[in-house]
Amino acid sequence: MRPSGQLPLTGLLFFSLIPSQLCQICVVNETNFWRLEPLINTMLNANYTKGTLGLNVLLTLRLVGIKNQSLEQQLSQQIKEDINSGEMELTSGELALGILGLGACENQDEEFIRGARLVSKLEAKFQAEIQNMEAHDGNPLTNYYQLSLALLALCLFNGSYSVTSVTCYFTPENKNYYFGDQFSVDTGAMAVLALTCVQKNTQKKMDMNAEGKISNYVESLANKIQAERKQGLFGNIFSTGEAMQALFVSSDYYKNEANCRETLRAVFDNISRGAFYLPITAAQILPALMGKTYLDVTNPSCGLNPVKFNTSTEKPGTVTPTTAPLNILVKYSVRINKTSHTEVTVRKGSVFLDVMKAAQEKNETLFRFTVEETSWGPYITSVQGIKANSNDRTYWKLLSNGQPLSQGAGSHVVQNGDNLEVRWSKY
Ligand code: CBY
Repeated sequence: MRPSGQLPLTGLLFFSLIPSQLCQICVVNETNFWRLEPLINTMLNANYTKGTLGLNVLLTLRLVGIKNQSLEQQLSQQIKEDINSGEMELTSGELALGILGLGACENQDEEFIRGARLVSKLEAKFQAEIQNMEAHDGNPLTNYYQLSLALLALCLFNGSYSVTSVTCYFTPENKNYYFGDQFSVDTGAMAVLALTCVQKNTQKKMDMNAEGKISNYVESLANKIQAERKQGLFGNIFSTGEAMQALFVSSDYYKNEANCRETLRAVFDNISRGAFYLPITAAQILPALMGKTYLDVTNPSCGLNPVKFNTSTEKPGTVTPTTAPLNILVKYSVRINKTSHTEVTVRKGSVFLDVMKAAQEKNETLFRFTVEETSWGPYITSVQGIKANSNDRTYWKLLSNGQPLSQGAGSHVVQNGDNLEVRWSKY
């Protein structure tokens, strides 16, 4: 049980911190800032080997006003180098995040955005997503989360986009908001932010018809997000930060103080359980907890009133187990049309990926796989040589005891006796 009266000032803060554009926000008050310190330390102490790993982090540092000049500089430098080198082609969402981070809260990187013509490059990528949908049964090159990020960045940084395309492709019934029959809260939330920006964009003339449509989409998506509420969270813990941002700009949900308390309590619980140990997870939830949304990046007040946190520069050390490492036995299977089973022994504390490696060592033909490093950790791209493909919405789904994982293969810790599966699926 949690002691009551933990958030005594939440109500007061509501009134002192409401930026004009927000419907209603739910912020962590100063007496509870210590609860956010693990999030900040995760972001500050991570090792960013590639610019793309730091995309969300740079945006959050600036938006929330966490002053750490050396990290800010390192991340902005890395992103610029990645963009300049042209070695790896950035996706639409990555470039959008790059623009949002580099351009957040008026700083000298704006010069780079102009010089490297990033906004026109993003326009081209947004167009390419739409063309891919036209050629491939409505399936974008990436996904609607990224398309929404792209629209958001174009809208905030005066890029051009066609309102007709927006009203055509962002209808809440579009299949791209769903994985299977599950509404993707992350995706819906990002679309609400983008569409809200489009709605407010005074530079863009819109007819009444388009305006009405877009406000209906926003309302309907906000309702779908709220329908995914479970014990104060929306979707799961990893989509909740962005869902909060979407609800701030589109609904009165947090007008009810009890709703705010419930969400914050669930988030605090997860922070103390170490759920946000990946820098991207910390970066995605923090803005909402500080009452910010991605729409604030171009606000004149963005990044003003920096917040003071007690940060530690200790690198998160590996925990040394107090008892001798034990082995555990798990079942593992690969399901395409038929299922191939095996059993492997791994160290206690192993993650899903370790099981896949152990199975591969036992039988290369049946269990070989490839991965791609992402900011969420390893993403399984192929098994038995069969590759996931956005054009036909295929992917390798990860399951444990019949339930889809809510974490990736590099994060999900397996338990003795688990029944683990990778299943060739459509989303
Ligand atoms: N980001 C993106 O492009 C990703 C967008 C996102 C909606 C994302 C979740 C949300 C976010 N906040 O970033 C997303 N996942 C998508 C779009 C997808 C699909 C990718 C298809 C495509 N062509 O781009 C797809 C294939 C449906 C998908 N996610 C699969 C998976 C599974 C990966 C399995 C594998 N092969 O490795 C998995 C593990 C679900 C499963 N049981 O199989 C999965 N996703 C998970 C768990 C997650 C969450 C990660 C949580 C965590 N702590 O690791 C997620 C946050 C995220 C990343 N996916 Co997807 C959703 C959640 O649980 N809230 C933009 C880019 C610039 O960074």
